[in-house]
Amino acid sequence: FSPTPASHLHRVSIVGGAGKVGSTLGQRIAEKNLADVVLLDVVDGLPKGIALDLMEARGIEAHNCLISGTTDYADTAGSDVVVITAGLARKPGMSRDDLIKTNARIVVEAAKNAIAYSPDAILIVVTNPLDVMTYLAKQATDLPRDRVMGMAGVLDSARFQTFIAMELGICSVDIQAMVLGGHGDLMVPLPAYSTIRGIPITELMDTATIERLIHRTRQGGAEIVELMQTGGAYFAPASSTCLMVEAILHNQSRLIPAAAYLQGEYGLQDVFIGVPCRLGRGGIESILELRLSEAERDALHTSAKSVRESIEQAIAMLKR
Ligand code: TXD
Repeated sequence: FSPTPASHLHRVSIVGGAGKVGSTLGQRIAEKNLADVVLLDVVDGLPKGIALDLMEARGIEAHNCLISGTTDYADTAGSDVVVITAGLARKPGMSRDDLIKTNARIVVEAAKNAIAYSPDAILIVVTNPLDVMTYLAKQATDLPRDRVMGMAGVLDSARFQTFIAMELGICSVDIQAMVLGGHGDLMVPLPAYSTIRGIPITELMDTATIERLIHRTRQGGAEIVELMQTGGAYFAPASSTCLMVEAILHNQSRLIPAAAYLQGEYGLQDVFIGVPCRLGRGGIESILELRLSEAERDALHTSAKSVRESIEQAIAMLKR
């Protein structure tokens, strides 16, 4: 027998892995037996301790993945997927844009270091403000656009799905919701493309009810911050990121809304914004252009404009 247990085929590194989203994501990836997990964080001892704690649950959870913790990027070498959750979480009363200054530096450094050791990895950014951070990560690494994406649309769609399910008393799994746009107050939920077993929700709910659910979806992150007071959501964000990791590692060709770099799609250029993407082993394999109403298209453009302004603000700030 070898003293080192057999390693998995895949490896996922999580930068910010000792934080709430990162560690919960590591747990989900391992418990679904998807990949070995490396939790990287800046706090000495913490990622190692969390990794050991998760390793000690392996027998009970009956999975075979190795989980390790580190503060050294060299230990992330050869990752198939790198997820960046490093940064500050939103505090009560703080907008996503307030986070921009601190998180920009953290994400740029994290992306550069991680890709230096895993040049073939697919990069998923989770840190807020999401669309801006994903743009900076792409710029810092110069990766092709199919290999850099942001996690937001899955989560925003999952929240819309949940609120539809709660309103109608129908199981969430029968509901497919679609939310595009930036991960912020200007996100664009699409009722006509949100269905219950194929039936658009517009057939089953009146406009006022749908508007109420859309409003709650837009405020989904803030609602949880207000309740928790000590941080933001992490269970559903971890599940959402895990879904993307699984789609990539298992080459599932899933249609998932994700923040993608647009080059003319939806009439938008040089910006990251949530759009429906086909995710597989190559990362974003294609972007689906839905037919939108004029109002939806305007809302998407308004959202993109606001992301664009924040990107410019962040770039200017990084130069200072
Ligand atoms: O939909 C979405 N995209 C999101 C985004 C949903 C939920 C959370 N969202 C954002 O993810 C949130 O606003 C934050 O920007 C990140 C992480 O949220 P989390 O709740 O996990 O924050 P924590 O618990 O504070 O964890 C952040 C970790 C923490 O352990 C820090 O020590 C670490 O990041 N950190 C770093 N790691 C590596 N390198 C550097 N430089 C670094 N700086 C901080």
